[in-house]
Amino acid sequence: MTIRKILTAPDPRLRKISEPVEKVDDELRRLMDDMLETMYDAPGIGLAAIQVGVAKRVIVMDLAEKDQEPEPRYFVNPEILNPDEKTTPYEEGCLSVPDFYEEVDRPISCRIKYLDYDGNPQEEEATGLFAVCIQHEMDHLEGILFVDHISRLKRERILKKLRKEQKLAASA
Ligand code: QAP
Ligand code: CO
Repeated sequence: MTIRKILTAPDPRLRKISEPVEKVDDELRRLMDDMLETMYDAPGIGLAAIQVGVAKRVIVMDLAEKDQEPEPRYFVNPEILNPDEKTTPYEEGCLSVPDFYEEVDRPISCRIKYLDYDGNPQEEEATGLFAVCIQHEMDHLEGILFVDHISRLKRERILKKLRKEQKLAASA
């Protein structure tokens, strides 16, 4: 497995719309393994393929606590079904928006449909942190970042700081 480079905003590649996966094969599983390793290394709890520059509808996640056994999860071509009308705020972060955290309102629960690591269809109910995380990650598949859900002023401030940091890093 290989740790891949995580793209950070405002990298334009993060705005791409990801393509559906045609077949869950060994090559795709290699991508999912790399994504999981990259996410654990960061460390983070969720990662979409576009965050490592691959525009495919693939997400990895692990919501286990530090003292628990790892619980890696893989979502290929995920879809959201009947999101709850009720929303709740959660302070979100993102590996592609390092060191910034803002409250985002999202449906409190939803059903999700996807293919698993073996390409088998699955359907389940997402609530709590799982609901927040899957909705956040599925936004990435549409080129949407959590900062798109906050005020324009806050978003521009964050993106400007990130741009500046990257310029400094590149000139060092
Ligand atoms: C998305 O986020 C998410 O700024 C996953 O310096 C966010 O793994 C799901 C991270 C909130 C549910 C709730 C962020 C790591 C990780 C940072 C992440 C950072 C280091 C974010
Ligand atoms: Co993210």
